[in-house]
Amino acid sequence: LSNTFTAGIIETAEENTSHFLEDVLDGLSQHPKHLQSKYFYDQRGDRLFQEIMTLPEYYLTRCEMDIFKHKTTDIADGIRADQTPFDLIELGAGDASKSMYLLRYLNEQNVDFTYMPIDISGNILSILDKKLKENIPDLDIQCLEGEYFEMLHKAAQLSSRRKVILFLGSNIGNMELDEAYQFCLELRKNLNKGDVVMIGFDLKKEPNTILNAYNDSKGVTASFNLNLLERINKELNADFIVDQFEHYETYDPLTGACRSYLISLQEQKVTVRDKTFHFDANEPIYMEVSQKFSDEDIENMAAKSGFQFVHNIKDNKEWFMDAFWTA
Ligand code: AVI
Repeated sequence: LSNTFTAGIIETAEENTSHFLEDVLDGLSQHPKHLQSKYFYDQRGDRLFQEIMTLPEYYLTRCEMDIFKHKTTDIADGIRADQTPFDLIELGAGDASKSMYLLRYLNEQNVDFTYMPIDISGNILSILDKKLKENIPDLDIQCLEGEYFEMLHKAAQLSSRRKVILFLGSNIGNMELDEAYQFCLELRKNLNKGDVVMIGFDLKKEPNTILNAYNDSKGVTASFNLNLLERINKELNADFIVDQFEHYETYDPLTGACRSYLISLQEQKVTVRDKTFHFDANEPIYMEVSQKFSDEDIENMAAKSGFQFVHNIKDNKEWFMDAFWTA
């Protein structure tokens, strides 16, 4: 790809595997046992997540899509602020299916901006680059392949224009609250006064609506979680008997934490490389948090990490919110 900046220190496949192994051994040695949800996304995991996004119970994607489709002008107003040219940087851009609406609108309005999608997957970026060139031929695009903060530094070296950061899809919800706060703090430190961030938050709502989104009737979310055990078997030479684990989801309306677990259905031993782990019957492995927020939680997050509130946009049902803050 001619217009992709690739970090010189992208990890080799062996280095990736050794981090994965370290994290799995470390997580299974803890009490309670824990596996990190960032490892859900191998090829099958990607496919299962695509399927989740189309499920009737999984409302998040449709809600944020509703914002991008029907409130494009509001978004553009939020990010254009002083009308100066800017770089539109999307963290974890994926296939940019939501931001495409915004890119098309800004392009039609002859707004002066460069789109800079950041993703760890070079493969996804080349698909995205091709798709955007077909759909919006005169879009100015610069792909950045690597880790978020490393590539934000790179973007600042490549251009001194105002920055607008998109972090969509409630990806922030997959961090524990303190991690999310540290992330926002780090983000703010990497920005200049007047730069804008747009972050997608899933809102606290009727608890069963949330629980069902992560406990779908077809069992796709269960397969999505269990797939991590299959991945560990394949890539780390482990011997999980996947049928001996069951997906269990909880939502706590007090804290807004929706958490998934895999429960060991019997007492058993699992070996990963040369280490053996003992599971009691009914022992959980904690897999993922999908944090839900109130308007007030979001205001506090902005204030605590040093951002100023600009404005909020909600979907028609008021289930999801994109928040605009300025550094
Ligand atoms: C990617 N992330 C925002 C999803 C979520 O809603 O927490 C991942 C997911 N886990 C289960 N279903 C979807």
